[in-house]
Amino acid sequence: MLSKLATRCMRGTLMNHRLDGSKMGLSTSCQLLRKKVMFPGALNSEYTHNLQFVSNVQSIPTYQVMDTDGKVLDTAHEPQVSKEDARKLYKNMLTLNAMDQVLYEAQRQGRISFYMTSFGEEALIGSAAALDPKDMVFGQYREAGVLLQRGFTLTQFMNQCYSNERDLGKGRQMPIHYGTKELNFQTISSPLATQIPQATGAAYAMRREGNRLCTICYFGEGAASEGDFHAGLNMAATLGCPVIFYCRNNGYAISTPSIEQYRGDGIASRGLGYGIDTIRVDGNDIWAIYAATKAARAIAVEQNKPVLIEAMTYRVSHHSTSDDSSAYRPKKEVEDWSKRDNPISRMRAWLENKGWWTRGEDVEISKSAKAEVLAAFAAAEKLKKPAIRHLFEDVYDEIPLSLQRERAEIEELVQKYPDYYQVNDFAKQ
Ligand SMILES: Cc1ncc(C[n+]2csc(CCOP(=O)(O)OP(=O)(O)O)c2C)c(N)n1
Ligand SMILES: [Mg+2]
Repeated sequence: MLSKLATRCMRGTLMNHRLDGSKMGLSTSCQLLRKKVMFPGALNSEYTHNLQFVSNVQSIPTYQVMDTDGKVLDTAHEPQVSKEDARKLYKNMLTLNAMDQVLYEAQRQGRISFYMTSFGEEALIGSAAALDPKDMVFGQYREAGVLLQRGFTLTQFMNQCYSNERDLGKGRQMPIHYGTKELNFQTISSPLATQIPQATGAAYAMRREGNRLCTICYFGEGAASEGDFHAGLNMAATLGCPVIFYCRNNGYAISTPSIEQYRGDGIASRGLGYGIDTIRVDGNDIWAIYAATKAARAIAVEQNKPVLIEAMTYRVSHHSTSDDSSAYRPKKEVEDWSKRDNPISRMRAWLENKGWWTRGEDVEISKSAKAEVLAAFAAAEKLKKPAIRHLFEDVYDEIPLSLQRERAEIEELVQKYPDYYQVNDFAKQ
């Protein structure tokens, strides 16, 4: 009934929106409806006689559960988590930190070609804990913590970074471009933001299958400047896709500070523009991240809708091993952030407040995590590189003639000059 009325009113409005309802012979209820815009492209806006441009909207608040001393600010929001699970999260934060230290140094020594750390962003692990292990992850590259929480082993991390014969990607990607079918983590791709429309598409497929799963798509605030970001979010909103868009706003896109990346209210404000339920969270507060992701998952799966989370954090590390951030930001800024608000010490303080962690335990855990990383690292270094034939496989169902010719040429060259090509470094098959 109401929709019929609305259509009739809308027709009247479109025909002559300057006429008032009585002149057009519309009923009282219709006149009431006409206070709002009824154009097909904007159905909820009220008419105004003030000529004004909208610009001064309040900043979206930042959801926080605990303060920097690990104290829960509102006891109603006390994390509902077991001691075992909380300790596991914290141990993973320490392990990630230890792995980053070792692999960063390994790159500096020329033992691997490239690396990116998560220093300062370890609380991201909380988002992984809020998901179903079958939810599909689309990462950008600084999400090793998610993999760790899902059970990717240190050996698997090292094998990938070494591009050795046990690397799941068979040596065809740069270090840190992890991917694992078993853990539902799509392989990282270097071109920024490509994962965003892909995550939307995969979520659409999940919706059609009706399997009550969702995708989660991580990206940086820099990547959100790409066209793919806008295409991905709009498609997800209009098609009703169960996808959680998780923006890590860490203050920098290599050397470009966030403040130069956009003029709006961060990335969160864009979610509202696309009609997506949106929340901004303290990205150094693992419990805020955990609670927000859990709630986002419920919306995505139960209502078949996308959700946007903007997690505010700080990239303590250089962008990657190819970057020296002292060229564009003061060292003091980094030191201040590390001291003022560190997600690891915040979580430790929370655990200690609960009596679930004793002082000094983390020294031991960090030491054993480092030892484990080093052992996995030494083992990975000894393995051979993947067999050369993998260069030509897994892209085409049937290898095209041009590639077959190239493969034959390489095989011939390698046989002819085995020392030059260091064939003994490669696995045979
Ligand atoms: C399409 C594309 N443009 C540029 C680059 C080079 N690039 C790699 S990472 C990066 C910065 C991304 O910053 P952000 O999305 O904020 O992620 P963060 O590194 O801060 O985690 C740029 C410009 C790229 N990989 N792909
Ligand atoms: Mg960034």
